[in-house]
Amino acid sequence: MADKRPFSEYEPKWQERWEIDGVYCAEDVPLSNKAEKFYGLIEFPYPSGEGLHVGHPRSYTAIDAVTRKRRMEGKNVLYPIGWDAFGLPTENYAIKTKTKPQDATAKNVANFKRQLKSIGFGFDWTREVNTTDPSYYTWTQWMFLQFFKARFDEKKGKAVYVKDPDAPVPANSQERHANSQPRLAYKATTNINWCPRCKIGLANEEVVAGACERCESPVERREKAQWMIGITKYADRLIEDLDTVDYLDKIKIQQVNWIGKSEGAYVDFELSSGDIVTVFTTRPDTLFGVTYLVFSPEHPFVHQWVREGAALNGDEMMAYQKQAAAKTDIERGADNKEKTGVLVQGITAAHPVNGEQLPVYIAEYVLAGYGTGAIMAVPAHDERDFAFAKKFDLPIVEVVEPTESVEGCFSGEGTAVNSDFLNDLSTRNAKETMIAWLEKQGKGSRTINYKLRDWVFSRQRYWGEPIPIIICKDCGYVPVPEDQLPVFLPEVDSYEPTDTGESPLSNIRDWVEVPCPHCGKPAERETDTMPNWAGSSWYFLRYCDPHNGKAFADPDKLKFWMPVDLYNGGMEHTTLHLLYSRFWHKVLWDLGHIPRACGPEPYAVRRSHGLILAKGGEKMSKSKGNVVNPDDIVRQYGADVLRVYEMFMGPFDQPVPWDTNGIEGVKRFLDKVWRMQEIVDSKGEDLEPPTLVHQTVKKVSEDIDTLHFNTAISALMVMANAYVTGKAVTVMPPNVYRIYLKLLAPFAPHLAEELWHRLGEESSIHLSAWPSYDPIKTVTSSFELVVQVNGRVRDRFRVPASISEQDAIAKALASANVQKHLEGKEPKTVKYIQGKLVTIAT
Ligand code: ANZ
Ligand code: ZN
Repeated sequence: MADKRPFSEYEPKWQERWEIDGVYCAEDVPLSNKAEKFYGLIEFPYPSGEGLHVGHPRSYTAIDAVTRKRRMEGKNVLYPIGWDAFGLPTENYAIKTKTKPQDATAKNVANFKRQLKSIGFGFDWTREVNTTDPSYYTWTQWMFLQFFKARFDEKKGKAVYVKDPDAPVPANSQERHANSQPRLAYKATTNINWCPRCKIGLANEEVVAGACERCESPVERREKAQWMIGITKYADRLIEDLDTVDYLDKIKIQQVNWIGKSEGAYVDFELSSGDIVTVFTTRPDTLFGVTYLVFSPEHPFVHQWVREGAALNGDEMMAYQKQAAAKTDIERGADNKEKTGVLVQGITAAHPVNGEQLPVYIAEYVLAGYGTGAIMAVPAHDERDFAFAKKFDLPIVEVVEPTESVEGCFSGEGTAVNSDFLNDLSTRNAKETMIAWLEKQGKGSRTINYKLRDWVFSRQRYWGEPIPIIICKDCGYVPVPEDQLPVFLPEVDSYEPTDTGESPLSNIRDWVEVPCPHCGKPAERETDTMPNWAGSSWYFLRYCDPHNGKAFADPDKLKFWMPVDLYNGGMEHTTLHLLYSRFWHKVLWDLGHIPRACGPEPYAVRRSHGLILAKGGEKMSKSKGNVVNPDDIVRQYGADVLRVYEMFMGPFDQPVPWDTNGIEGVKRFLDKVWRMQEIVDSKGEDLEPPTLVHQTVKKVSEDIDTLHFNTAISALMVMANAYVTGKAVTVMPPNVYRIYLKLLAPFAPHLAEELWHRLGEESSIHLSAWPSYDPIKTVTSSFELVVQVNGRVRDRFRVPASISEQDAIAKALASANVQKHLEGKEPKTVKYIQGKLVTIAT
């Protein structure tokens, strides 16, 4: 019939038909359709100039397969797509090529769109969103204003609006204190991570090992007034609510560690200089084991002592500080590193209980940005203190007795010893007792510390959402009235970043200068823009109602679609986008903009795919020239081969190298499926499908649900082989063939559709019903056991499927023909391969 599979004809043909027929359009809040909803989501791409990478289709095909199956199961499926299009690469590209970021974005989006369409994803294109579209960023700006107008109510544990939400916030810090309503969006002068190359401030999350996440330049510290978002207020809820969602364990663990909640105490030590230093400790029970204090070299007291001459070795201290400041926190904090430090001569600290004078050090292992930047050192029970004490020959006093004996420094829990009024208490009780004592004496207090920091939300760049605030000399920070949104990003010729750290928008005077909405006097717009994490913090909400001009989404539509049922994305976003968007959703939910019924979590399930690596196992990168372009694969092999290959190449959650032979193998598999149409014969139509069919339906169904796509595809291969090259079966009854095509449809949607229509079907296979199976018929109750002696088959007979290894071997050895070929010799090895084979060697 047809030797060659004409994919280049039928693939574009079906893509067009699906779009015309709206096969993948989600039904909005269906009144008539009572079908359950299923919301599948992939992280919408950043439309870079490089175009689609073969990594994108891995995630997209996976969720495409799941959503296709759900649709065939009768669900009302939403599988949307859009563009996360603000950001630096486009801006930098535009600067280099002297074009406009708007134009570059439009061009890149068009290219991405063409590529995605050529792969046949079942996206609902009618819901496409673009974060740079004013109709979208209106709402991003509106949401920023809600953060600005809200504060966190500690008693209620949630965000609430401030009393007079539209009123300006005084810019002067003293007045702001008097005003005493800290907002969820606030401006603060902080030491920020400054990337000298990108010329922007970075959030902690964007700094990797002391370098800019994007360009890898070493990050500098700079003082700058920035917009901040109070994510730390939600630290506890971001941890607790993880119990209510189904995320991969490693994702939960990473988020919990990133938030870094530590319960402990502040303890005050009086210094001989007259100052009082507060330290943060998670182990107040070890207070009697403190033998010295350590300050981070950047601690404000250190500067003061040197300046005022209280420290006798100021020069040595400053030299040490300079050297420490040049290192990253990770380097400084490393456990296994040789400890360094300098004794502060002339200053000692009094132990808060017994008044004993303790030496004071500065050392790099104490970080300026954590806790209070100073610690009480307990070398007997803290590894780093232990290493430091060894190096500087400081006393080590054991105050916790382990329940079992241990070598070296013991940092676990046990029983208090050498600890005055704590003696004999368990670690837990000793902590409580010590905190109570400190609080009573006014020498300390219970506290909780987080590693999480508030979110630096200002960027001094052009290609982002303008922050909708007007700065008035008299009124302070004035929110742009909501009915005046959006604050359009002005189109300009020059948007190069400035070395002064001011946003390029500050040069556009006729945009900057506006009357104050509050008092009417001349005022200026905020010129900072938002980070590209802003638009992606809520896009999943917009998909529920993308064309709404009156609200970011209609509450009924949100109620219908949210939460997302399955969200897949990269592990690299775990402590960025994933954390930000969970937080963002909670604030909107607290403030009543997301219906209660949606719940406080946006994503019910979160999974993550492994990276696709280059041939040798390296990362694909332009500089190494090892990037595979999906366009080439689609052109040469067709979209279905690309899709099936990416699902078959390895376990979905594992990294896998690209392999051209693997592509060839998949091509041969699909060619074989193509040949199935030749063996379809109605002769067997009335026969019950054999066990293998039931097994395959079960396997493929379960594997798609659990994202084990590679094994689903191997089951499809096994079944294809049984029919197309098998000796026993040379015909395929149409009912079996139909089942097969349906099982194939989520992975190779074009091929399945083409063969389906060749059967005379008129509507899309993707709207047909997913096949069912009979669980009883999936179990083979017996199998044929093959027995080999010295590599040659000497017998085969049926045994019960449940046979034990022992029985299988006994039966094999009892066979007359096997005995004959053993020739009276004692077998040297006997091996059983379950469900298959006994091998005997003499
Ligand atoms: C005394 C002590 C005794 C401590 C002991 C630990 C064990 P996590 O759990 O990560 O929050 N620490 C506090 N501030 C620090 C800083 N700025 N730089 C480096 N280390 C700092 O860690 C809290 C513990 O880390 C604190 O408890 C403190 O050492 C140290 F047997 O205090 B501990
Ligand atoms: Zn004003």
